[in-house]
Amino acid sequence: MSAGVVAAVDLGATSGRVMLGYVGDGMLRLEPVARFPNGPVEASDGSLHWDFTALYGHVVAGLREAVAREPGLASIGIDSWAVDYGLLSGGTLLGEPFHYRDERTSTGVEAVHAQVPFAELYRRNGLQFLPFNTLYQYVTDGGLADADAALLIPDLVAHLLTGAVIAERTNASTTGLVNVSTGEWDLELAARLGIPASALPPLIDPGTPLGTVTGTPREQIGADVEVVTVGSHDTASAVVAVPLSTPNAAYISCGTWGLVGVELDEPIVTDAAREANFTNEGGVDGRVRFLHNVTGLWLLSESVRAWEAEDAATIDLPSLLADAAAVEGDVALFDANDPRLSAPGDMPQRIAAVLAEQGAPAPASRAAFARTIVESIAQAFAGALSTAGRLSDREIDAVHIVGGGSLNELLCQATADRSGMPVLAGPVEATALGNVLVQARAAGLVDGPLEALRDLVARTHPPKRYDPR
Ligand code: LRH
Repeated sequence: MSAGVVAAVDLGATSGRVMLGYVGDGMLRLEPVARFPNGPVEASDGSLHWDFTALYGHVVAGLREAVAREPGLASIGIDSWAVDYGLLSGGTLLGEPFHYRDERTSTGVEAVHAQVPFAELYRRNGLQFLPFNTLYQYVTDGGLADADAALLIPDLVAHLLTGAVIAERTNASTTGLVNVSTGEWDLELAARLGIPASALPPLIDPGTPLGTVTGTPREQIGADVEVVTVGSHDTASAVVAVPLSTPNAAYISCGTWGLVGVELDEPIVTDAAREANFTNEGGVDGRVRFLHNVTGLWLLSESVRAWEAEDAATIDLPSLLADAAAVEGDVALFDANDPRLSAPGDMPQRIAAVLAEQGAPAPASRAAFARTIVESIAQAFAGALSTAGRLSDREIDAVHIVGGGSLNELLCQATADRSGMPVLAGPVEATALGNVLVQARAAGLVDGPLEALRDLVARTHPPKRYDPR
């Protein structure tokens, strides 16, 4: 196999990046090219959106730099957070896409469940209930009827670069409109909900060439590079790069969210799985990501944001976490998944209110607050791990934490302690690595099933182990 280089565009809820990925025999290496901030933007009417126009500008600038550094770039792959989309009419974006934390989804949930009860939805799409699943957003969106196409965020970026109008399959699975058994659009469900065909473009598997960058972006980027689909749902790409160490190992892809689960060959849509709110999202190579969304580092990043606003100064996260680790004695825990903690706002105050309901005092310092948050997330992780084992009938014997959370030593150790299982932490950039690996396989730089790709990750990015204490 020869060596080569590809570019990964990875858009997360708090930051985006463009990376070069070098792949060859025994080699897998990332080189950062551009990193830029992302987050909810409040419109004048109070609704929450993404600044997609700015994000896209950063993507194009990052790709231009990637081509300048590596003129022989083999391809570009794009992944982002799930569920959100942009509407296009006559090639123009109809406004900035809504953010999934916008409160419009609550009316969407009522409207959908009035037509199709949740138990039936779950049998059809296998998805856990999250109020922002795309179908709940579509039914509240007056613009959908006028649009030529509704494209999920990575598909929208790919469209602007190449003109292709497609729906990559892993991310499409988070819309709630893909049938969990067939992997195809559930046309009957869409018709019952009044969702038009413009929201259901052709489904395409990861690893498929979409065409070269064309028109204005071609001039801006400066080369005819091919865009190739990857696991365009960021969590799908992250799971590709989890160096699963045993057949029964579980994973936690931990960033804004903590996605806790196992990989399966077949979905589980039992009553027990529905009641535990476990999801069956589409993975690369037709695998199933059987997992539960735990509110992850969002709780900490929103708290830090509130404290920074209070101080009008930035907070050094590593020293806050070091102080949190030094807090003595047991700390109060709260339910990390409490829906009242999901919208942006004064997070420390909201957490204090949740604790007060339980009769627990507010933590005495910011370090104690951070400790309460991290331990509460770890507790929710341990609960989801045990449920994943029970529902999938597996003796989970190790937990891989990948993504930003793998650098949080306090969280990794607390997860080991509370789950009673060894935690294997890293790689931190699992999503970009998974994106790179699927492109590299399409370009013939690596081959084999996901196990072979994971073996390359394990050899090049050995995880750090935390044993339960
Ligand atoms: C993580 C993620 C997660 C989704 C959420 C919307 O970035 O894609 O898998 O549930 O964002």
